[in-house]
Amino acid sequence: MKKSTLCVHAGHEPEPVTGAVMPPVFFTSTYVQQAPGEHQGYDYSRAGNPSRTVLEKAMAELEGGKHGFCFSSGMGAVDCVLKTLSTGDHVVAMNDLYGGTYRLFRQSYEKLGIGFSFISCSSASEIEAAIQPSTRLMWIETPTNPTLKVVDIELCAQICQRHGIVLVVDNTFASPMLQNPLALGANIVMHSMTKYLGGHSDLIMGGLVSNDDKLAEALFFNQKSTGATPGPMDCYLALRGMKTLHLRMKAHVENAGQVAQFLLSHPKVAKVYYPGLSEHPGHQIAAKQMKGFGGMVSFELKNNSEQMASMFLSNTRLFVLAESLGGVESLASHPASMTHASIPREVRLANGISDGLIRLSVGVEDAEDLLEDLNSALENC
Ligand code: P1T
Repeated sequence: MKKSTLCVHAGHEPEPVTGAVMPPVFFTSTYVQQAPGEHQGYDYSRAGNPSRTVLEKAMAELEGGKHGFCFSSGMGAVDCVLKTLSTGDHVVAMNDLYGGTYRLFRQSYEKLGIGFSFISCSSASEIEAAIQPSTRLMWIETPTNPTLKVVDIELCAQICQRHGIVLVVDNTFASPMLQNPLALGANIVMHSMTKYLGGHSDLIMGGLVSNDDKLAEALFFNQKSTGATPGPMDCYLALRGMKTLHLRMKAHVENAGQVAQFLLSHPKVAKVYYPGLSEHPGHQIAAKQMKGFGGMVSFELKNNSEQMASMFLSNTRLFVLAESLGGVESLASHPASMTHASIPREVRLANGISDGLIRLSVGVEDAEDLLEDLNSALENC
């Protein structure tokens, strides 16, 4: 089945008892048992709920994977993967990550004796040099949050395979419509489903997909043991959002392309970060591994400073200032003080997240209105 059809139909069929086209929402914490341990596949909703099963199946199908797991946040999903490690294990990680992921690695897992090496993932030799005998996991984001760097997933997968390392790709910025890391050799795909999968800024959720039965067993164990699982209503909302993912992503990509071109040609803009621009260093790799360059655009003003960014951000009307991304509405953010504030300034600057960097989540409004909003905000800077 084609992706667009999967978006609409993945995970469920009309409900057999009533014929309901949409799956019912199972508001239950527990399930009756005929005898101790004898039940119909569900015993307690932390371990499983039919509304979650439908969503997990749908997400797995969209990523071309066998096993799907949903969590009460993207960070819950990241934590579930990290809990497969033991003290003494080592992780090679991309140096441009969502601030919350970096914080969890450095402030929660490092003190439990897990080592991290943060690298740019820009060449085979750099990745090979970072690998240690104790390396168990490689964690990448692509495109990255917030500087939209692109990592060659296939290259990472080949290296990881050779060393027996599990490759995890945070696919939040691309969504399963634009990029499928499992098909490129990754072992686990991670999503903040809060973003494009949910699509309407009305829920917080995370997801993992894997084709590996053994890994899936460990992930399921951690999911049910830790219990960061989403409730049935959120699962329903996420499923409903996913049914229009293909339509939304098309509009996000189209609008973001126009926004990037507009910013590039504006005299007050110094630098535009968007993988769809031919001058973007990761453009060729993005063109190879993505089916569209995404809906996120970051940029810096000529007078690149926190004050100027702040002025621009208070001038926009349609692009509202808020954390998060991937919803139908356009958002603008200031990574240095918002999403990436927990990263030490010198690390942030070394990774290209300047004090003046502005990040846009380009929504699905009319592109003309969006460009007009940006234009007037820039004129008043
Ligand atoms: O917010 P949560 O659903 O827990 O997801 C965490 C997360 C993980 N990975 C990436 C790439 C992310 O962007 C996020 C969350 N990001 C934001 C809230 C943000 O504004 O960037």
